[in-house]
Amino acid sequence: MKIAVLSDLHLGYARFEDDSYVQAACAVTDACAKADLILCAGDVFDVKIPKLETLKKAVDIFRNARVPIYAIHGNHERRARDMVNPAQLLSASSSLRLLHGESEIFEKDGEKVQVLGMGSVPEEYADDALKKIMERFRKEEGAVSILMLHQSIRELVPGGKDELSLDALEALPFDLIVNGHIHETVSMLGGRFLIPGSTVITQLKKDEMAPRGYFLYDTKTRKSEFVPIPSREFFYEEITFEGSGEADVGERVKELVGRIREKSPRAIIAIKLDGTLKGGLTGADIRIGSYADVFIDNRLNVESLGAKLQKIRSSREASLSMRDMALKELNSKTSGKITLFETSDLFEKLLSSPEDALDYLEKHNKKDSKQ
Ligand SMILES: [Mn+2]
Repeated sequence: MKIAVLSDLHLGYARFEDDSYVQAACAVTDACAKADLILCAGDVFDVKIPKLETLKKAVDIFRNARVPIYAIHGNHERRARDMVNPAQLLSASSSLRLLHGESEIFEKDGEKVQVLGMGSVPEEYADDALKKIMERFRKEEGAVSILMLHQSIRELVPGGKDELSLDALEALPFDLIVNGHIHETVSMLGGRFLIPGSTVITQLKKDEMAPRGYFLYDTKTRKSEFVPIPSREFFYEEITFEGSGEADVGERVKELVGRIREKSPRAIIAIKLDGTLKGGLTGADIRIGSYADVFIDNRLNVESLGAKLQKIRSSREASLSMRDMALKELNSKTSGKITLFETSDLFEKLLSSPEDALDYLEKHNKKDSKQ
């Protein structure tokens, strides 16, 4: 049996919205032609409440899929327990089957595959959530077993500590573990752990220069190949200057953009400008002509030691999202002090709408006074 593993379609991603639809459709269509089953490891949508236009695109992409699709929700779709997330909505209107804490068995030509899914949870709960799900999991005799996740992995993020560790995952009784969330393509543990990466460029990072695509896993050989999809090319370049003036910087950028565009007219280009400027000039003084889909990261004249330290510090903090940081703070302040309701549930509701939050509090208040 062939299983396609794809992830992080980010439908509706504002910066490259068309790419998000076109490239996701390409991946799903291609996977349908080559695989017997498709796994989609979260972040089908870019936001928790997508535009109707985006939902329509998603339904169009998945409704026509000719093979079953098992999916989980990602952190971009995660909402409180009793609220509807967009991946759930999609599963109600297409052949996509959403798994969260449960497993599904797919059988074809006498061969069985069992897929256990765990939708995204905040990183600090991932270990516990997975343990609970494993306690309930009943492994199907004779089936190829697959675990599908959407989490960070300790070994793959700078300064990681709360995240699931690769060692712990390796010890679990699965033939294959597939993960979303990380947008770069990764194959580890001798091909037993796969991250297909996003189908659309989102972070403008150097490691996104690799082709977009999905993994095609063969249950017979237990091996997989990466299948690239036609996608807009992405180039990440760095130019270092030494005592340069504004004209020189502008000229070098123009020349580089021209050179890339000559071989790839529609390319997305990220350019990091580093180094020093002529006396008195700061990075903010440099104006660069604007080009479509060219993104400039201007670090000129900022590389003092203090700035370097600051950069390291802020990149560590950025590895936890703002949302996760706020939730962590809330949990640490309220732990053991509030028992009437789940602070994390209330937090999700407050983010969603004040009405939902009031509603939630009211319900819990009633429950409490009845007891
Ligand atoms: Mn994602």
